[in-house]
Amino acid sequence: MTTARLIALDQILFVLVAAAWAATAGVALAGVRQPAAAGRRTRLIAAALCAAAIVMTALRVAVTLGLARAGWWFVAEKVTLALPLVVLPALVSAAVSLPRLLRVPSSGSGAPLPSSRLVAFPLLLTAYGAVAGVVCGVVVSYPVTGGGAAAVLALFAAASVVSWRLLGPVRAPGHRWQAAGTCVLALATALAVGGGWSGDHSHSDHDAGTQGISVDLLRGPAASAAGGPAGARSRVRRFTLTAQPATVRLASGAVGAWSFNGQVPGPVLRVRQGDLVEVVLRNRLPVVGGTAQAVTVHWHGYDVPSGEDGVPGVTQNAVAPGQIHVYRFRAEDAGTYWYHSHQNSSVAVPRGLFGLLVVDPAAPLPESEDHILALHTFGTRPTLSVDGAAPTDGLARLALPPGARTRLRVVNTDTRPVVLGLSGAPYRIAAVDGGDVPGATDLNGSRLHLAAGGRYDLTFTVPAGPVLLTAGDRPALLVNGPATPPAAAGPIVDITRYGAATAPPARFDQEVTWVLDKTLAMADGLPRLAQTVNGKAWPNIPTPVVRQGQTVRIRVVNRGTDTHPMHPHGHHVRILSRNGVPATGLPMDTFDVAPGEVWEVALVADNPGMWMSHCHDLAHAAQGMEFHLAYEGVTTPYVMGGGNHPA
Ligand SMILES: [Cu+2]
Repeated sequence: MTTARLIALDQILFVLVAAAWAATAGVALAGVRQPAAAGRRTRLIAAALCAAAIVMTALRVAVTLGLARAGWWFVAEKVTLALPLVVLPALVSAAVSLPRLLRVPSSGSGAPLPSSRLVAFPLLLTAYGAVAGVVCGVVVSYPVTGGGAAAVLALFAAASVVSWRLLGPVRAPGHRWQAAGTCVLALATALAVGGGWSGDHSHSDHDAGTQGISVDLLRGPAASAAGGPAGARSRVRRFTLTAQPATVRLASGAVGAWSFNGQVPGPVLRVRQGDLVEVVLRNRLPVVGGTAQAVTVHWHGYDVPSGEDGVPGVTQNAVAPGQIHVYRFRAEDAGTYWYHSHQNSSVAVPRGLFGLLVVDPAAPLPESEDHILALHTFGTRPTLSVDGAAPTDGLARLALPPGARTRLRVVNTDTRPVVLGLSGAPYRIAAVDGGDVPGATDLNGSRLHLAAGGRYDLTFTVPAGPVLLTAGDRPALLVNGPATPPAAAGPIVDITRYGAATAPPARFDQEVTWVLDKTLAMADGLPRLAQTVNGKAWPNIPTPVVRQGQTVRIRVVNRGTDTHPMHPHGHHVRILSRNGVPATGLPMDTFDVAPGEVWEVALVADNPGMWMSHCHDLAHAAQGMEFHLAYEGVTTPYVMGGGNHPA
């Protein structure tokens, strides 16, 4: 069974185990309070429930053992906390309670009723332990923190002490008050300890060194620097992006959108390697309900200087309506990229504040046909835009000359992954996330998994017949119809194993582990169910601090049930392995870590700055899964909050 299935099974089982032990304890309690003969049936039912609960508990232990094979990150809190709390009392229940429930006094024998304490207390203890396990699953992640564990243990201990007293034969006056007092005390302890654990000391990510260089100084070259390192080829390319409302007209109806320059996607910025790109961002979005819709532009996958990265509160202030901001960077890296607002991005990007960026290599590509496709979902309507034209939720079409070498640059601007299929011609993945794939091989009918924010350049020679591109279940683009070839239905290519293998870095200067989960954590000053990294949500996730020139091995473990497209800004990471299987080493800027997966990637710290790292399921980022990656000595004058909301 896969790790993802074991994670899902475990989540179902720990609720079932808790329910089974709670039912057993409840029925047993009723059984021992009834007269010997009359309660016989109830006690036998309790015994049957107890047997079922024991079997389910054993199953949970087996599932945990299975999960442990995927790594300690998946089971740490189960092995150290949740399972001992249920397994140990379950053993006592099996040894003490179960035989007494089955010992049925013959009628009229005058045999005494089993002691309610002896029968019910172990069962109640087990039920509390099982419920504590459920609580543990919600409040404790990896790593297990003393505070989280103490909170769970305090609640368990309080319930146990109260039950022991209530089940006792002596009912002194004030007995119930004592019990209630114990409960309140334990609850207060749990809250105090838990508060200390989750309150986190909202450390300022912003000072990665008391003195240093401000991110504001890490900007692109001034416009006068055209003709710089790239020599004679260099020129300045100037663009203006104006954020403004727009209407997207689809076959299924019109959609109100936010746009750059009145079009969604925004204009395709197509430049040549070596160009100096200057983009003036203007904001003409309306003020809605007293709220100014501020914007920025982040260059997704393009590793610009940190001060040009477009993250409000980190590299600039969000641009309010009526304001402008100028971005400048030299287009050194050829490839397929995109840009989008990073202000309230979980709202702004789905609404249309994005566009495409292509950097053509200095030497011409072999393909004579070169088209860029943006996959974007408006509400529930998936669409495709070809070469920046208005998107369609129907079938887009392209007419291409047979025999032409063709490049389709596919950009997933959605917050969810998409499965692509290309049928009608053998094809190659010529580039991933902007970078060329060495040793790309022909694929025939295979499908591709494209992460949210990710890009594939697909190349093929136009055949005599039609070619079909599918996105999910949907035919998205037909080349040279009208006949439609059957959709690709082959296996999904393991992108981490595609292309020619390159040697991994010889050594690592630093190791970082990001364990992704969904647990109760402090976010925006309140405890909430958050998308967490190492048990914490933004802004409490510790900032990895690197030094320029270091090579960092990052291990990303997904122990939750959601897929997380992880996106470190300013860097492409090289994929080293997935689930322990060595990868070919492709550089990527957005990699999809599915539930139960463990990815190892290498990041070379070659772009000093204060960077954002986050899940590109932008709703997950808004729910806490974002943090900084800082270079030693780099500071920022900008602050989060106020008008700055990156997620
Ligand atoms: Cu995510």
